Amino acid sequence: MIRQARTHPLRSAVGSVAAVFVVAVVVGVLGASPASATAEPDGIGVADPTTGRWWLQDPATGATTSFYFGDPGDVPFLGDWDCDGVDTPGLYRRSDGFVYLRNSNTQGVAERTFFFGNPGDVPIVGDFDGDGCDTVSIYRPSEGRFYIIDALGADGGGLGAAEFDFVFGDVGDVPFVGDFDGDGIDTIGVRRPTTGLLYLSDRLGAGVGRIAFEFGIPSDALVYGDWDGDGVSTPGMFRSAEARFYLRFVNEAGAADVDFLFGQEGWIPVAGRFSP
Ligand SMILES: [Ca+2]
Ligand SMILES: [Ca+2]
Ligand SMILES: [Ca+2]
Repeated sequence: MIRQARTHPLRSAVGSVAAVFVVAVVVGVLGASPASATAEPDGIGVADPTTGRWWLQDPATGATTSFYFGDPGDVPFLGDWDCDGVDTPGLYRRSDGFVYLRNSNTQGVAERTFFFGNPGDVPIVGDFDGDGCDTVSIYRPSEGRFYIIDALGADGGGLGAAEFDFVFGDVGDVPFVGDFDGDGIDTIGVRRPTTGLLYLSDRLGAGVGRIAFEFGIPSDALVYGDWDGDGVSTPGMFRSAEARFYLRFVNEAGAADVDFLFGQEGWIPVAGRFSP
């Protein structure tokens, strides 16, 4: 999810009650914009895994868009597959190992499908080469290994060979993606369920994380996004039992900067940029 520099329409609302509805989420990046630039903030959404219905919240207006995409049990995510600046749905179907992508936030069929990895692999989404297009890559939990892939598969074929792969974190960690330094390139991090710590890396390779800090509680579902439009991805947590999002605007331990009700218990959080 590449975020190009532009005026941040929500900044004036941050700190007010309205900001709660303006905050947007994702696993995103700022296209070639430094951290000091303003960018379109990310918005949050939820998908109901029992029905395949999605709800996306416009961070500027608080308006909700809803549509059905996918089947019960699919793993939902958002990304900019066609490089137009808007993040749209993708999903991974565990039953057949296929990825299904759609290029608009409306109801309809998948416009792109391809085969994905091995059973048990976890999809991760980002712009890992800064070209303005998101791609689907792989985290293999059994090895703690990331496989970074800068092209999408197509026509029901396989996902292409990985550009490179590396181990980061420990087996059992949960992966996430974001632009933690605002340089326009997405990199990876892991959340360690045993401690609740988030480890971030600003490079795509093995090594020690640049930052480790604690945010949320173990049962929270993590989503990363640029909530305040400063070009830097920071954490959000969806606390399913409360149907509440908690968003943090910096990569440091501390209380959420905003929190608000959205979705229902058991739904899966997603985040992305919904207007170019
Ligand atoms: Ca798009
Ligand atoms: Ca890319
Ligand atoms: Ca970066």
